[in-house]
Amino acid sequence: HTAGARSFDANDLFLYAVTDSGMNRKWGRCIVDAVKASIEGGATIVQLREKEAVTRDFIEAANACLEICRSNRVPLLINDRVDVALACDADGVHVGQSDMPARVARSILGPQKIIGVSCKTAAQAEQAWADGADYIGCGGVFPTTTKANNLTVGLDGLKVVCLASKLPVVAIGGISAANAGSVMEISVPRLKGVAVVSALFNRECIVTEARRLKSILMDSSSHA
Ligand code: TZP
Ligand code: MG
Repeated sequence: HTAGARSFDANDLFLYAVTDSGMNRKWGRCIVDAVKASIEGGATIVQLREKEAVTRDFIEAANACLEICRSNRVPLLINDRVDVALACDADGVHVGQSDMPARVARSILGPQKIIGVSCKTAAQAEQAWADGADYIGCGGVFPTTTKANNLTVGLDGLKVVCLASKLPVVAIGGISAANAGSVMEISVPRLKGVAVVSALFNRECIVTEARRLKSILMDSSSHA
């Protein structure tokens, strides 16, 4: 790509797959096969969220997943760890409100990497924009057991954040085939897609679930 240009395309947020090592262990899958399956089913971006992995294993997993993602032209983001993203030349990072501030991550990663920030409020969305982030993740929209102690914002909170945000938004938290339609149907311009963990990775067939979600998203956003 052209020097200085961001490689980020907001449409990549459409079906955002976030990995979970515990779920892969439960189903006896390696991270690479799980990521491969999510992409085969239609995931448009992948985030490696390895909360338990030691740094060396995290880097190894990221390198292996990057190979799959690159060959499918799907961006790979790293959760929390700017150092891991740099070490692997991943496409970017996703940071929460307690992680490295987005403005610091931007200064370290430079203009071309993708930076996402978790936001629950309009003020946080404004800050993410001011810090030079590319997108925000808003949630938890619905209750979930995937992330502990996570307050939910509901569809109303999601709408407030989307309306306030100058950046594209992906909804996260408790989203599955059962409610993805209701999320997209709030029909606010900044909302670009849904991010899911358990709806893909805590299922027997990741490919099938990704396809199912994709078709629900396509149906609900076509008449948005
Ligand atoms: N951030 C807010 S909710 C959440 C994260 C990482 C977990 C989402 O997991 P699931 O299984 O899609 O509800
Ligand atoms: Mg984090």
